[in-house]
Amino acid sequence: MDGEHAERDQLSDAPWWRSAVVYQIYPRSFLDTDGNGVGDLPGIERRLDYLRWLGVDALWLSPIYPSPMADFGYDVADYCDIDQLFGSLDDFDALLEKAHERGLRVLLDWVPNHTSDQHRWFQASRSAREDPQRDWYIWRDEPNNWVQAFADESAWTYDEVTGQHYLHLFLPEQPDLNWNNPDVERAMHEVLRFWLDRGVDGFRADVVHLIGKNPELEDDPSEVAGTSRVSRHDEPVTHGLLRRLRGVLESYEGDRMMVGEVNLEAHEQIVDYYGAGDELHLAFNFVPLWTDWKASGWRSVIAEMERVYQEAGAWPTWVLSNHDVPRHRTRYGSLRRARAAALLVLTLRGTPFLYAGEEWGLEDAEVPPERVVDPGGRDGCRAPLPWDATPDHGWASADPWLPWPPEAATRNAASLREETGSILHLYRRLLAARKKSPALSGGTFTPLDTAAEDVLGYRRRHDTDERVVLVNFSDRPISQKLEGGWQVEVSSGGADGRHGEPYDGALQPEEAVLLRPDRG
Ligand code: TEU
Repeated sequence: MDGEHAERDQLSDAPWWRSAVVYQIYPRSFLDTDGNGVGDLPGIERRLDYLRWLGVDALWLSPIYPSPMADFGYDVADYCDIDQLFGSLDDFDALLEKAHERGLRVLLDWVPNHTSDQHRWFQASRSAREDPQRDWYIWRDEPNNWVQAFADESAWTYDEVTGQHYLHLFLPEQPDLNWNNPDVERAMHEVLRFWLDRGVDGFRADVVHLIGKNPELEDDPSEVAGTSRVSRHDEPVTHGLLRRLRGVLESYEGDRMMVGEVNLEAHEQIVDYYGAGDELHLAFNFVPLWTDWKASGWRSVIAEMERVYQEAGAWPTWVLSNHDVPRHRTRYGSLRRARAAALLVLTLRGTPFLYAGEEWGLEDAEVPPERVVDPGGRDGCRAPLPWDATPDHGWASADPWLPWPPEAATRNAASLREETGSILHLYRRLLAARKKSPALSGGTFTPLDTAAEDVLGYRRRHDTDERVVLVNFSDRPISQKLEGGWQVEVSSGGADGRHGEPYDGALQPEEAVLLRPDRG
């Protein structure tokens, strides 16, 4: 078999999640149908046709399990049920069925590192030192010097009931599970099976790099003491746990998958969590997310990722926004940049993860002090999604749990859908272009030497299918000629006019273009 054939076969045999675009839904903020001010599962079901129209392939739902909501669902009180705020298991089954009917896969958020302190496992564990579930969590007489996320305070809380401290890398309401205990591992495998049996396509695994704990729980060295462990914790023991989780997924038909939140800072550390193709299928990488809107920064982060991921045989992921960080529209400071970023994130080599509302160019809400609810200060990016221009924006509640994002009267799904030049139509056009191009969905990546320092350029190729992407990061028009004849397939610029025109070498300020060979 010649080389080209091998490459084609690899692409057509590739599992769905390599070519998919995943859309993250934060259910509390998506759409409320019962008037309690919080989004719900029937709200998601009502918008499945919209999501199909948009052209995404899979949905990831942030946690929908029963929870006291100390961390808005990332404190799970029961892994095998639905919080009544969101609906019922019947609502979930209906949603899953209707999503599948429309060709949309569904990933659940699975929170393996910690439970809620209201979970019955923790209730039992804290009840007595002799309780059979005592060792399901991490109890010590003497705390070490670890610090929790969201506060510069100890990661240990003293529990009077039994006179010991328990570990929580996040809030005191989120005690860490002890994955060194095989009973915990077994119970968690059962949780995955519960949902896999119901038909889910996989999971997004919350801070999964934290689950393995060094049994010695050594103090952090002085140079990092006093800072949260989340982006440093990287224990070898976690890899064995991940291989066995992979085994659970692979015992099912249909390419069930797991994308892990591996919140580490070096690409080399992140790709480790793919193992030898026997650990996570995918891992988030937040390094690009924290890269400023500059050609030089993006050029080097992409080159580094290409090098490290190729070497490791790991498939990259791309994320610009999620429920934990200010939206990229807000970070980058303009709609024009958000539009160029959309073209970038949907044409790089790897699986993109979109965050609901980014396709409308939403900015973070301004949340006045009296309405702040999140202990981590992340309310702005979690603002409810405005679906139309009416005062309640399509929600069944006049007063949702967080304030609306800016300009909701015009920056909403219905209004943007009417404007063919809107960012919403740009996302839709990009998703369609990506779907029909093997070069974009799975082809090779080659950086282009561009004359202008402010222009990032690359070529994607698979067999005879070829695309070129140019991104002008500067706020000036730039001339960037290309060899051969090219046509503008999609431009991030506001006007529709350019689509289908020959590429003349002129880039508008902060314009990104997707080019295809001009065969005409
Ligand atoms: O986030 C983990 C995580 O690393 C975040 O705490 C991040 O560092 C912080 O939000 C930056 O502001 C995951 C979930 O995505 C997050 O919503 C949860 O609060 C957290 O785990 C605990 O489950």
